[in-house]
Amino acid sequence: MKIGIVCYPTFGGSGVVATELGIGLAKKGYKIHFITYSQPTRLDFFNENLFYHEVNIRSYPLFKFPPYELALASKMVDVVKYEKLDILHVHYAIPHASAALLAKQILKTQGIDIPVITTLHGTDITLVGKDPSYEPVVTYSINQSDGVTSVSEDLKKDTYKHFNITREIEVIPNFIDLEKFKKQRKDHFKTAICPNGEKLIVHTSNFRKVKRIDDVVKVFHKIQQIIPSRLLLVGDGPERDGIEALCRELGISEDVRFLGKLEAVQEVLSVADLFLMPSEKESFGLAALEAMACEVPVISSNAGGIPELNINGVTGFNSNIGDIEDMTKNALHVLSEDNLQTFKTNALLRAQEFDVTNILPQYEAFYNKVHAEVMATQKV
Ligand code: GMT
Repeated sequence: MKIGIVCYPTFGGSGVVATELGIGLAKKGYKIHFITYSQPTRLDFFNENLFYHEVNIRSYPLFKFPPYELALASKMVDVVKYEKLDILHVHYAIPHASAALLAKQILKTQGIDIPVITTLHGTDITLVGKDPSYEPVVTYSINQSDGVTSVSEDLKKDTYKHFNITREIEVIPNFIDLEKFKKQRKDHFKTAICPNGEKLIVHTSNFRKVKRIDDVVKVFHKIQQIIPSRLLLVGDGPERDGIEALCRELGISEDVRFLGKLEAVQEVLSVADLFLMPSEKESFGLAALEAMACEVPVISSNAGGIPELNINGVTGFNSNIGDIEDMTKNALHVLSEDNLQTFKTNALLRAQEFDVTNILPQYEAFYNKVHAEVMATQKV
């Protein structure tokens, strides 16, 4: 089967899932064609089954806003036609799903019926999508796609709640390649960061407001008053300056390090004792799954789909959004010498359920089902 994958190629979770899905399918012999505006971050090696098509956006003095969606739709038409794709799988509703549906309509006039699958990732529904400036297009795109998946039960529920959806949505959760994402021996790194045996706490995100990184810092500040510890913050984004200011205000700058957009995040997670994810919204929490794969327990909020991953009292704990006291109490419980190893073991066991080898077949089955349905309507 030849599959076109459309995604945001940058560091976001939806782009990571889309790229890893393509890589996993290519290893199984599928021909995967990525259609994006730049090379996806993790697609930096050669594989005979992986292809990359760049979307070129022609600007013109008249365009205040260059029409990316139209350039993307045109590129999809071209790739589907000349590479003879069987399916288009778009990740993140805006604007990928509507662009794919435009491409589908154009191709139909040329006698080609391309099945379009849309995967909803989170903020395309919970934040941006339900804004009145996009809602009609998102509703239309979900209802008109040939197949729709969401990354958690909670996101599926939210989609039905906020949009007038008249179709089935299949839940296929985020996944992880445990061959790639696993605890590595990095003792020298741990000794350098925590020379006196301090506990190491980690947070990774795109530093957006929705991640509530100020809660990360406040929880860390309280933990540190009881258990000597250090905090590593991986990622970058609009909240960074405010968070640095908060660290200075609390007098903890010496114990907090900002590592920026680190690619080898598993190296940091390999030496971590605890992962903090106090998000306001989180459809699944891929960053928490990455931590768990490296045997790191998670203290999180109970937002969105996080409780579907982080099992309360087993792999970590979930608290109400913004409940710093509860998160601190739970963190101290997990970090205690009596409990830490059990939580670490449980985190890995839970992550194994989301291994790529378990989740990829769900996508394959979904592709086959949707493809067969679309082909059957052609024969009628
Ligand atoms: O975490 C982000 O803000 C990035 C965002 C994205 O779309 O790239 O992540 C979303 O998709 C991930 C992959 O499906 C999920 O694991 C994240 O939970 C989700 N983020 C939010 O819902 C805030």
